Amino acid sequence: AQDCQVSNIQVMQNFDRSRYTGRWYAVAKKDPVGLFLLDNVVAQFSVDESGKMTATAHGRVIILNNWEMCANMFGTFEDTPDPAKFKMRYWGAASYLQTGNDDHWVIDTDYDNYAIHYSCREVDLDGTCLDGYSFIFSRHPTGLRPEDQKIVTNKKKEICFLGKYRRVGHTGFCEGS
Ligand code: DAO
Repeated sequence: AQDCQVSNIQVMQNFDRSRYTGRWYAVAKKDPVGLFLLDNVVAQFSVDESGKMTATAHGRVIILNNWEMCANMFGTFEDTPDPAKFKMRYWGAASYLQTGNDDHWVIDTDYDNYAIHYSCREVDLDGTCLDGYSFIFSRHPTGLRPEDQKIVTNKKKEICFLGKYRRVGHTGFCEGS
């Protein structure tokens, strides 16, 4: 049962950041207001010597109305009392790319195949999410395995984003970046 209250959203239990490291391909995305990353989105998570999680990501973006490019982004993660909930500060390799400080929650993952990310940027007065985004990640550039699709669909429902995702394609646009 889900009441769509951001504060009631269940996240990954006993999240293990070291098993989460490595490359993840975004296969679907629910966009926020003023979307940024369009497609060819690949994220690479690491854990540094001090145990802090960091990430790099790239993806195709369109800036200044009409300029298509590959954005190289960096993120650092601040821990919170819940091991699956982070605050992510992010910025781009170039100054004209987006910067921000978003929630970054890991809703569910099996570490080896799929992961569901969630970020609510603005909680409405009724406690539901007014502006948020979510990535569905796969370890496989070809997409989710059929056996993971049902799990992912159920989680999309639980976070009240079911039907709001679009497919994220991988065409090689950002290859080599
Ligand atoms: O694409 O509309 C959007 C919102 C996403 C903003 C976050 C991009 C930067 C991410 C950096 C690191 C990692 C996962």
